[in-house]
Amino acid sequence: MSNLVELTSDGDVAVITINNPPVNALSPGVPEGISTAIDQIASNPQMRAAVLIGGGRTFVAGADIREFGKMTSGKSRGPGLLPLLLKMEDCGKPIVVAIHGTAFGGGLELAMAGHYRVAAADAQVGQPEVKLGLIPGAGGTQRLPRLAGVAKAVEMCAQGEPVKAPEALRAGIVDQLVEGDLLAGAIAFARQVAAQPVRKTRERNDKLRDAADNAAIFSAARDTVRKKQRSLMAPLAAIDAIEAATRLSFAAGCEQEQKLFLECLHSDQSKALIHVFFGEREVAKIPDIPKDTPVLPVRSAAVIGAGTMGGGIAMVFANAGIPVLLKETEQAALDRGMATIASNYANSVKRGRFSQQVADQRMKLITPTLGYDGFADADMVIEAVFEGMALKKQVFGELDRICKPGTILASNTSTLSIDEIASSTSRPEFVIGTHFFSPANVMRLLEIVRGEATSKEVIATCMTLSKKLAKVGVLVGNCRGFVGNRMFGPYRREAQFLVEEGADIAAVDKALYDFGMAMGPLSVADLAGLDVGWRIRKEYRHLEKPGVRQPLAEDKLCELGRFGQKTGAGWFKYDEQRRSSSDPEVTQLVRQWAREGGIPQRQISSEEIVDRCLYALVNEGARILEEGFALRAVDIDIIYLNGYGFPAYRGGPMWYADTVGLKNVYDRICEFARQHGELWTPAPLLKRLAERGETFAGLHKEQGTAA
Ligand code: 3H9
Repeated sequence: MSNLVELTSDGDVAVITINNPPVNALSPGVPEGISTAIDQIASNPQMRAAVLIGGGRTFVAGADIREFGKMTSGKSRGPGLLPLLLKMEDCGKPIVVAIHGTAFGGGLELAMAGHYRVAAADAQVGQPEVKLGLIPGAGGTQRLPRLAGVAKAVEMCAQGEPVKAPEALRAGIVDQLVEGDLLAGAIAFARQVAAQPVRKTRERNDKLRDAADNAAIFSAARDTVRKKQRSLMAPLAAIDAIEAATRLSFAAGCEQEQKLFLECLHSDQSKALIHVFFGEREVAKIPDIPKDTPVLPVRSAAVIGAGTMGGGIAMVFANAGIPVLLKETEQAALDRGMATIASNYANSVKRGRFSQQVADQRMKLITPTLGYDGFADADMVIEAVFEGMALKKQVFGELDRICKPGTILASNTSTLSIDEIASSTSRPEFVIGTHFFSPANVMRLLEIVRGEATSKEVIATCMTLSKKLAKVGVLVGNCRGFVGNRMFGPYRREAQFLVEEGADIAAVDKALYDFGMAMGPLSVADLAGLDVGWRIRKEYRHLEKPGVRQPLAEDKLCELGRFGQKTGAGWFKYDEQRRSSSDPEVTQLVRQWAREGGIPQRQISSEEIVDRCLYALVNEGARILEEGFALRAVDIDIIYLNGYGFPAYRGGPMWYADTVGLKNVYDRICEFARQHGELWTPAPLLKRLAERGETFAGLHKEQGTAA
């Protein structure tokens, strides 16, 4: 037997333990080990029943995701689970699967092939394969509807959300919850059922009903997928596979599942989503900051500025159970900030996200204040005042005088230099950027900006804290706009240029929405407020290179008081409910400004719209990477997926460029450079990789091995 699987016994009950830390994935050797153990149990007359359990912190979190890359490149045939699961079911002695932690994906499929399942009360089960662009590939779409019914199986396989043990019990996925010691409970359960004939999940049909009975479930589920999981193929494939369970025999249903699983596995969507899964974990690893770097305790926090950002950040801390002071300079602004927070919580209660009691507890953790009382004791202060260097420096100077040694002083600036802000304190090693995205209580991204002097402990603390705050923390360097906004500049610039060259405003947004972006760039601008960029551009006008083309329409819209949604008009016009529609007046104005600016008008295809906007993003991303402001290409991808509505199934802008082929991207950028001039100068890194036939992801691997 492999050392990944251990066979022991407790009297007449055999115990199979899977030991493949950290999550007992079904890596090569694990299925084989279980198979050998079952053979031994079957042939041992002293054994009457068996328990299958996971060692360590969890049962089985699924197939080994790292193996999928090898499968698609032909280097591995995959876990070959189906025969093992049949063998388990066919074992004449009852097998009781004991679940703690998570039984996900192949882990739940394994459990469902057991004759019974018992679970710790805090365990979770799920078929999250869709989140990897896959469907269950080891009979999950055939056994789950037999255990839990079609509706539950469709929900679990198409949406991929986990189900907690008590709900799994109600749904019929587990047979009993175990209080106290799980193994002892599972052994006792096994003894109880040892004399009973075994039940095979695959032979149960009582909950399946037929395709006609379930027609409404399938069609409603498909509608939901098309609306909420736009363009994703795996959720629809999962529904198809479950529908097959209601039409075909178990064996034929499994064949259909295999076919659909392999189609998904070989899709670009799945490759991208697997890249995202590992990427989200990769960004937590900072090459020069070892895992054991000490972290500072953050038991209390304070936020300066109760505007949209400050209020949202205070909520983020309260949601994580950390008491937080919220400071404003004037009572009216403070009251407004607290009222917005209260109304956000009330909305969440109304939508059923959490109870009134939870909302009250969170609200109580936020203490409004007009002064610096209590700041001396805060472990971390986050400044979220108006974006202006003089004001920020003044605030940090005050914090330096008030806060205890060891307090982390963080700025939520989205553009300004952390080093310059830090220079107004006597402790730059404790100063860091924590760039939240609006609305801060909703968006998952947190750009953590490393200043020149920021200490490793402070960085490690913020990276750890980001998890506690339910954010994806990505470490970035201190350049203007950091990573996300620096790249967003050229992207938005191209969207405007396209309109000025003749593209229809709605067509620009539609092309990018159809590409998969959560919103088109011009709608995003209207939402954020056109005046924000206008103000920043006025501040930085002196840095613009003479003779280099600048967008003209947005500044002119601002001069007309069209600031976007907040004024009911921007690129689009908005009704009372903030529903948008095209505004012919803007179209006319832009045409007039283009004529005055001597910009020739032409027909522009949606393909050009997508290429211009996305390659502007990629080209700037390549510069950022080369300059070292992002650690790896995947860090940029994770930023764009979590902060800018980039579609996860395309893997992020840098991954997307890799899939298009960097030579193709480079050639197209050169074409744009010939047509539009120096703004399109290809990034040297992109040129190099394209010439060598390499990828951004490959570069990251090289760096990874070098580090
Ligand atoms: C599947 O099962 C297909 C089947 O139908 C069969 C087909 C034939 N494989 O997340 P964490 C690594 S598809 C390989 O930080 P947590 C992870 O990368 C699979 N590695 O811990 C990390 O490595 P590192 C369906 C895996 O406590 C380390 O383990 N299953 C796998 O926050 C710790 O992970 C899923 O999609 C894996 N399956 O969360 C479940 N899982 O330390 C995916 C984790 O080097 N996993 N790793 O960075 C999860 O959702 C979470 O990991 C889990 C634990 C909730 C289990």
